[in-house]
Amino acid sequence: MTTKADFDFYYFSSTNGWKIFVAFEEFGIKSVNKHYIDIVKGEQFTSEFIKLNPNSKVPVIVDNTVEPPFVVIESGAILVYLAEKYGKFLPDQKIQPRERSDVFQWLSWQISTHGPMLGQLSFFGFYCDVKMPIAIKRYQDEAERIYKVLDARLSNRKYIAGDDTDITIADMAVYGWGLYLKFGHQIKDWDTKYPHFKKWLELVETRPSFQLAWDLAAEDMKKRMEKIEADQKLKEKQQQLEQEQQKQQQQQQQQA
Ligand SMILES: N[C@@H](CCC(=O)N[C@@H](CS)C(=O)NCC(=O)O)C(=O)O
Repeated sequence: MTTKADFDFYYFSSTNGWKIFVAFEEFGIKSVNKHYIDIVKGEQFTSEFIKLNPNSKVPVIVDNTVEPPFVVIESGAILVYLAEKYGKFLPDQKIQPRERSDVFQWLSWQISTHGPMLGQLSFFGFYCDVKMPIAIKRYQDEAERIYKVLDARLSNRKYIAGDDTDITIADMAVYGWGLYLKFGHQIKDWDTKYPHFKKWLELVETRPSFQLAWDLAAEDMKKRMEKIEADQKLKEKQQQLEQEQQKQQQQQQQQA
């Protein structure tokens, strides 16, 4: 008989998944069966995966410690589920209702504003082959505004939300996207523009869990960049070849 791990974790090495890598480490959850869902190949659209998440997105977790096993979709909901199950990183409603609300406010801000706007900036500014200046400007301006808000928030406190004595799930959520700045393709000179955010990044990265997410992200990003560069070179070569063929055809037509 095969025994199930306490959790199944469906992920792709990307911003929303990194939040949950941090969370599993911080909550001390070791019994995790990881399933890599290659979203580039479209594995999020298989009927098997859609049974878990009808919205076809990772991350997803399945809690096998309860009967029947319980599926949780959406990174924010996963963080809240784990925080409530293990009684950590989210203040108690009866003891600290304001601090708890504060964590929900910043968690909501992260999943509704910080993540989606930076996602659009990544797409239009980096991944998309066609460069649309109006779209790039819109999301670049919005990303810079968002980081200004975050930097101001961190100017007089150590952590994103809560009573400021320790991290909360809001820090885990922000880190998933925040570490993306370090790759340097979103906001130029971010480290001098947002010194308080930089200080926060250095602080949370003293924790092994955040360090682990960064190591994973850095390794994955390196591979992704290499692939993008190789694809770009191939495309340029093909374009060059096509231009040469066109030139040859024109010459032949002129000679005929
Ligand atoms: N609101 C969702 C967003 C999840 C999401 O966008 N995940 C991306 C990877 S980071 C994904 O699965 N993309 C696949 C697709 O868009 O088809 C969450 O916070 O979990």
